[in-house]
Amino acid sequence: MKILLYNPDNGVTRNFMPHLWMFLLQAITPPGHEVLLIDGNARPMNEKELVDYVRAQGIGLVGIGAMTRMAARAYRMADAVRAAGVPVVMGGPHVTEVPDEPLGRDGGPRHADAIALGEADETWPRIVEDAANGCLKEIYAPLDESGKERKPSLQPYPSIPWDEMDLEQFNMVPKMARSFLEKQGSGWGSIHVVPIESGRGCPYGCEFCTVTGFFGDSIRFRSNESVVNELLRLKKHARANRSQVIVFFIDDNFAINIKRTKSLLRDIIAAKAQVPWIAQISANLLRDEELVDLIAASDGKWIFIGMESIDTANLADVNKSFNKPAEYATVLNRLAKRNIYAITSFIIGLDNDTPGVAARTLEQIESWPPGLPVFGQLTPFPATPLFDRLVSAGRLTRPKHWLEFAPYQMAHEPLKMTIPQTQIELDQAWARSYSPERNLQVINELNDHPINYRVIHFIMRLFFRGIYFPQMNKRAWLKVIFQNRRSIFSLSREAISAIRSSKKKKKRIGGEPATVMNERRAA
Ligand code: B12
Ligand code: SF4
Repeated sequence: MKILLYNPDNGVTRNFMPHLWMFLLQAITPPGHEVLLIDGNARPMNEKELVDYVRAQGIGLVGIGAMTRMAARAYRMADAVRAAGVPVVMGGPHVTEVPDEPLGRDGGPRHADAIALGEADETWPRIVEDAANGCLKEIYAPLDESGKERKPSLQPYPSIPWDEMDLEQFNMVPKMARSFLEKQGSGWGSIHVVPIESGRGCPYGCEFCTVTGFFGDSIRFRSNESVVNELLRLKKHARANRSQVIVFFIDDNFAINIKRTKSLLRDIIAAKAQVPWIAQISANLLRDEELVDLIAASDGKWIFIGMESIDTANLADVNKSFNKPAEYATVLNRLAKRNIYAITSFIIGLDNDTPGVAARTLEQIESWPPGLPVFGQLTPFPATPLFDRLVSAGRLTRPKHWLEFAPYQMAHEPLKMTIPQTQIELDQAWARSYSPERNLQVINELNDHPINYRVIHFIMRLFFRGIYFPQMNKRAWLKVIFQNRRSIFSLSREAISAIRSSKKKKKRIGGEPATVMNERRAA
């Protein structure tokens, strides 16, 4: 049987990274079947195009996965595929959270022939065999003999054949810059971010988060060896293809067990498996200096921190009192000292927020070592404690907000602000954080850091702006580049003089007698 795994795009921004679930399911598909993958982010399709593809390829089963914000689009695509007579199985967090919806048991239309609840590592092979035998069931749940939910241990973990994938479709480098960068050598014309999980689960149970409910509070890890081997394979593949690979450890809290994280990082260093990596780690775990040293030594470059709010009452409301705003600056200093970038995430529209929250938050952020802040509004995802609280208080203005998805539109009113006021605050937070003036101020503030660190920070600022203000075409990019011309001019001047002085230095060292060079090495 030919199987297509499909993830729709969100219709707003382009995702920078492939979705791991597709590659994982492909890797654990029983032999004898062929699996094709389409990520809507890299290959946008409408309903007709998808159906044409399914027909042309003779596909016998389509698997669709989606987050809540893509659910409506996923359903539309599923409807079209089913209308063409091909069965659809849906899985992932959204359908697990509202299983009656895709099956049409909630009074709405049916969108899927079958659904896979929860983690599908053990149920997927069964789904494929049932579909191939024409006896697909409606619901697949990972249960043990006594009917209790069974979580995959992640040991052993399948080998994801990244080297056989067409990663070029996820090249992060804008097309117009590729040929220039390729000429510089070392593969900078092709940069891919690859998702790797080293473990699953987070016990913290923040009120708005689906992770504790979905993956459970029991944390499971792959063996260090399996993660290190995956890194080594990726590194080899990147070298062979003259491209650059960045790994995103997609664990929800990469340092949830500090002892284990340190041991993994030590093993990565010992095996020389370092590639630049990104991970999500909560601020409380970054108090550990040794951990941060190991992050730097293992080539950790970007740490995403869910700071959420600078207001302790807000943090208590969403069950995140383990975040201590008073220590945010110290944590950021600890990372900045080691040239690690901090991506700091904030939620606007929490119940204790009042008009002016963006200005107050930005004032704090601007007093810390510069990071890359991102902002979202509080979103009640189904099956989270937040969703249940708002339902029972009768506060949801759009109870099925995902079926009428609109980016950055709230589905409930915060207690002390209106929805339009929250929108204004969110706009302000993004606009001021990534304005050309702020970008220039940041690169000046960072002038005690190496030039390449500052250039990368600046380029990331341009990309991060695009999360909220989509920059989807050449014209939009040229406009941003023009607006930031002062920063670009200043960084270019410095970069050129740094390159010149390093060339001069090399020449000088090259011309010195061997004994001087040896003395220098010994020093
Ligand atoms: C990486 C990641 C991202 C990436 C993008 C996704 C990508 N390219 O991988 C980035 C960083 C861009 C991102 C952004 C966002 N994300 Co995100 N992200 C994740 C994260 C951390 C890992 C996803 C992952 O690969 N997991 C590992 C795989 C193996 O698990 P899985 O996807 O669940 O798949 C398993 C099962 O679900 C199942 N399965 C999944 N799909 C299918 C399909 C079929 C057919 C079958 C049979 C089975 C199946 O099988 C898999 C194996 O068991 C998850 C949290 C998490 N731990 O999953 C959040 C998560 C998915 N994100 C979430 C959210 C909310 C967002 C944002 C909306 C945040 C924001 N406010 O902006 C944005 C939206 C981005 C967008 N594209 O529109 C929520 C989604 C909740 C929901 N109900 O939708 C999650 C669950 C985190 C959370 N805190 O609750 N995200
Ligand atoms: S720490 Fe992060 S992953 Fe864990 S429950 Fe809170 S928001 Fe979710």
